[in-house]
Amino acid sequence: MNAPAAVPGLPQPGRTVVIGVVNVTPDSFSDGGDWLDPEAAIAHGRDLIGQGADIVEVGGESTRPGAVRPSVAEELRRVLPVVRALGETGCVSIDTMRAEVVAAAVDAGARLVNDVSGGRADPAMLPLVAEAGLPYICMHWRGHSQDMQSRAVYADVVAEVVAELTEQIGEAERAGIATERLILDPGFGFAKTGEHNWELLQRLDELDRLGRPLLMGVSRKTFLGTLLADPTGRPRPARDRDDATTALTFELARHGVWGVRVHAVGPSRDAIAVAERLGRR
Ligand code: PMM
Repeated sequence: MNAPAAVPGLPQPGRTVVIGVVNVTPDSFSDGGDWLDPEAAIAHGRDLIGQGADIVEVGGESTRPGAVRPSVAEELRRVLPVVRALGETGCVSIDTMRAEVVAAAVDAGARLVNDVSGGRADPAMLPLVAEAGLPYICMHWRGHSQDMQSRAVYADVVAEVVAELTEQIGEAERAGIATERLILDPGFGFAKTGEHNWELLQRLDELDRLGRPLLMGVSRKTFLGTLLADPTGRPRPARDRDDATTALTFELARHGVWGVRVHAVGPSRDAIAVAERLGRR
């Protein structure tokens, strides 16, 4: 059985990589406000490493639908102490759309860049990542969170995500980022309805044809809350969606995806162990 593809400069555990999320924001849908205090964020990141996270990801801007962007200074103030402390013991990813934040976070110890705009929010991003020789998560993106759900219109969501990600790969490569350093993400919930998310999950083989490692960020997302709504139709709250997230981790690990981005690390690590024991599909 082949291990998922490796990305230079990142942990290579020979199974699906687990990225644990630390949102240093007041307003993320999944954990907003929980880790806004730097000490609490650092303790949480260490806890995720203890649970088996291969990478911990620090983000200072919420991307929930309708979110208002923080200033650059505020984003830096939120993320830098946390990146610095966690970088001492673990592999840290910086989740940002801003080149200026990447530059400072890399100085503070970050080793992976996760840009949900795939290079489209800040023209300085791709050249900086190329120059620094960093691995780069390039996500499918159609616009900022404030109005992204109005862009969730597709004739064939999988074909269009593949075509648009192919264009984004071209832009990244033309900026000088080595293909081997690119990780692709279909962007669950970003200009996607729940139906679009399910369709992407049902047609993973078509995403594989992009030929690059895939990262999947389904953890606690709204489409799971909708699926698990109570009899009155009230969606399951974000913090109670971890079991469903873990079920998807199992499926994704059996498919052999490169990585999953999750809030609850321990259960996803267990799901991957079970998937590995059964064998990838
Ligand atoms: N989702 C969120 C934030 N960053 N990054 C990538 N690459 N993929 C995602 O799906 C993704 C992301 C939003 O979730 P959060 O607010 O719980 O972090």
